Amino acid sequence: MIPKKIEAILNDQLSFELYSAYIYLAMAAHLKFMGLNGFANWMKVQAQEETVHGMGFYTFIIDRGGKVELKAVPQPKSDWKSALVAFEGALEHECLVTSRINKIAALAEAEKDFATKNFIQWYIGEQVEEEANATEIINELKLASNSREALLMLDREKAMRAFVFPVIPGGLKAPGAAAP
Ligand code: OFO
Repeated sequence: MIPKKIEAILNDQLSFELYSAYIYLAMAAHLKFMGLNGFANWMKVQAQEETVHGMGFYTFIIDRGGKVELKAVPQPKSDWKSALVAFEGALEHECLVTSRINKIAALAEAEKDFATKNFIQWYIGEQVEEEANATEIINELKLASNSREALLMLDREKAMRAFVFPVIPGGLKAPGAAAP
């Protein structure tokens, strides 16, 4: 059985991952509105990933005999001054997610909940990647800041990002994957 404190913190994070998806979808819509279709694509793929991250918590809570309780997802912002400002917002958000994931790991340790400790490892690794991805794009956008041509080249590159179903051990299985 899942400890009550762990069930509560995992439910909070489930909804927070959906909030992440909502933020990135709002960024995608705004970047599309600005005519930056490639950056919009990148954000849309990110929103899809976040939904799977949330579903990882959903599946894990249920598999542990817990009860899923969905929280209200706050309304995200709807505009950003530039692609750079949007990606700076994304990095700030990911740093917040990292601190929340670390809190889950610390609580799992304190509660001696080894299944959660094992499950959350994937998210710890994922956060390193999330922060690195946002930082890389921020640096690229800063380098391109005085060149419209460079910005459009980057935009074309970001159009290539395709959604790959994240495989989360103990989480939701990809459609078509063998049942556990
Ligand atoms: Fe779920 O990693 Fe970003 O928020």
